[in-house]
Amino acid sequence: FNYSLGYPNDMLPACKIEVPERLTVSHEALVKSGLADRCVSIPVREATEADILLVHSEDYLEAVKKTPFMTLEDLKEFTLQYGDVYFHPNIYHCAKLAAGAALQLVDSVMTGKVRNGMALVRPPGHHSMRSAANGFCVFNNVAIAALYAKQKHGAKRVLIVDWDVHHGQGVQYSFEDDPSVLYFSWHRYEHQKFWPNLKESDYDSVGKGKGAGFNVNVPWNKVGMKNSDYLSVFCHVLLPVAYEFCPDLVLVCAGFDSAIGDPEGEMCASPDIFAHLTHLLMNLAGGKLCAVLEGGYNLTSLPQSVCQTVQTLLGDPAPLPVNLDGPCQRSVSSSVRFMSQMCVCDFVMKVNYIFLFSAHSSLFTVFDQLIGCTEKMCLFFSTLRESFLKDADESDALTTLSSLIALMEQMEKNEVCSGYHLCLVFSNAVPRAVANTVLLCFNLHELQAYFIPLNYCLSDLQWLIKKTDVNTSHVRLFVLPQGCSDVSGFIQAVLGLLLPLGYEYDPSLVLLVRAPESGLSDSVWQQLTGLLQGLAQGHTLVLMQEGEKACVAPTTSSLLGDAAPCLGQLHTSVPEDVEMLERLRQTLQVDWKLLQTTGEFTTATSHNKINTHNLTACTIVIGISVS
Ligand code: Q6M
Ligand code: ZN
Repeated sequence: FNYSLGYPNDMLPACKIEVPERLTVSHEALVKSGLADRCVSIPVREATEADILLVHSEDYLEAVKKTPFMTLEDLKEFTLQYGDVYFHPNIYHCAKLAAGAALQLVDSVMTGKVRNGMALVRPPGHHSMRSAANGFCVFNNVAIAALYAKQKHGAKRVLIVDWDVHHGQGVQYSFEDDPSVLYFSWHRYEHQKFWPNLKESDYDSVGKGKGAGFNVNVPWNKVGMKNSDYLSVFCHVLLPVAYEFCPDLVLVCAGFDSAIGDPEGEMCASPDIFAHLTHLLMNLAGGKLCAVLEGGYNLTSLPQSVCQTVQTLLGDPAPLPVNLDGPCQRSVSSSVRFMSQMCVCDFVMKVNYIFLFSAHSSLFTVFDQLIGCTEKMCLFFSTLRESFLKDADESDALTTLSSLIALMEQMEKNEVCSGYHLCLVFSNAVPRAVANTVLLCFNLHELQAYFIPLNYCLSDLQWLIKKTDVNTSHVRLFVLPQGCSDVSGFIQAVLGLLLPLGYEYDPSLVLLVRAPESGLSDSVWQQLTGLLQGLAQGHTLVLMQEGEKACVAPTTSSLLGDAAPCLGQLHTSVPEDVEMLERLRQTLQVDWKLLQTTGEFTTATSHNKINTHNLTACTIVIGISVS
């Protein structure tokens, strides 16, 4: 932490909001909530000149270096050559500490000393350029950290996610032609009317030369963006690209001026959305994530947002997302439209199905016994009697059902967070057990249940469909006739379809069924399990067949919050799958607003120019290819 950055009174004008209290209230909130105690504090250091020169020019460094010795008059004059930045005699020292803090964090994460972390720093960094201070920023903390991670720790690919409400043009410029650093930023834009008013903040700046496709801008042309808008852009734009990119490190330009109540952003996202944004990034790069504070000027929502971020980094389940009523049609930028159309890809080949539903378990009786229960995790093994084995499916189904209910009850009471169950007889019993659960629940309650069966044995599906009268029950069944062809397709389907659907459905439990010979590798399976834990406050229940003991360890590891292993760089999906998934999305989007990616265009100027040229540019963004 560095607190000591203040400005003399006569230099206050537009920087009234960038105050030392931003750090003190954030830190106090972390202490009060007990989160600070659970973190490892890393001592801060000053960035060296060599560190700073990774991004900045010698001339600029030399100039800034002189500022501590300048008279106030000279400082004023020095300040005037830059935009929206204010030099205090102490700012050079603070700026070195801010960059150094980011580097200390990168060191700790890259060496495995800590899993992830957050640096609370002032001044911020993402606007500062090679030879210019700008927008409260002196040195570009995150850009320096990215190059440092490459140079010192051999990171091959670094993903920078800039969720600050301003465009980090300094970061964009630093890596414009560099395919090893993927920069994503969303920002208030209002057709270039919002600061910093740059043409190059628009969606069609996708990078240059070899870096083409490695810069992703999502300009917001309206204020008031909500949780749904943020989640929608993560699911449909950022995450598909990020997974394909396969970073070795994720850096977050963590500005919280994108939260509600901020005087700069004027957005409406609640602080807890940052728990979800954080969670969604935590299975990339093997969990190596460094968040570095940028903006955030509302002294109420800032500390809350910081706490949500840190709490999630610590592995606590994210709270239920609130107010998800679909993205804002008219302002989701056109880039989202094109990009998501390009992104949404193949569908799932081999996982059997994922079943999201609300548990009303209080009405059920607990039949079965619970073996081995820890605070966070319950390992639940069904012990079927010999006779059950031989006899009808129904017995196994009943046992499975009762086991599930037992676990669900524990979850509802928050005695356990997640769990898995190994069923003895799988193929017929489980779908029926699950179906029974649905129907049982439905008979007792107005339960909405949505199925996403992914290529499960067709006879079972037909059985389910027959039992499930779409008109009278509140059960919906989505069937994909065939699965997807590969990992790329699977991940695209999960990110572009399953996650948004799950977020909007807002289940109280996620039941994840893995049928035998699912064909899923451990890493894909763990990604799926990890990502789904953003839903239902982390209440995930996994069903596997008892024969598949090899899956137990990876599943347990995921349920306990370990980051999933990387999938490797993904290639683009096959056209047939892209089409199939897009068709499905179009069908479902009638009911599911978070699947609506094709909002109408806004009418203003630059958007009339959408034509094949821009489409091509956007296509590049998605077509980040392995070769
Ligand atoms: C201020 C205009 C005041 C780190 C950051 C910095 C934002 C700088 C905003 C400058 N404009 N009415 O992105 O939050
Ligand atoms: Zn900002």
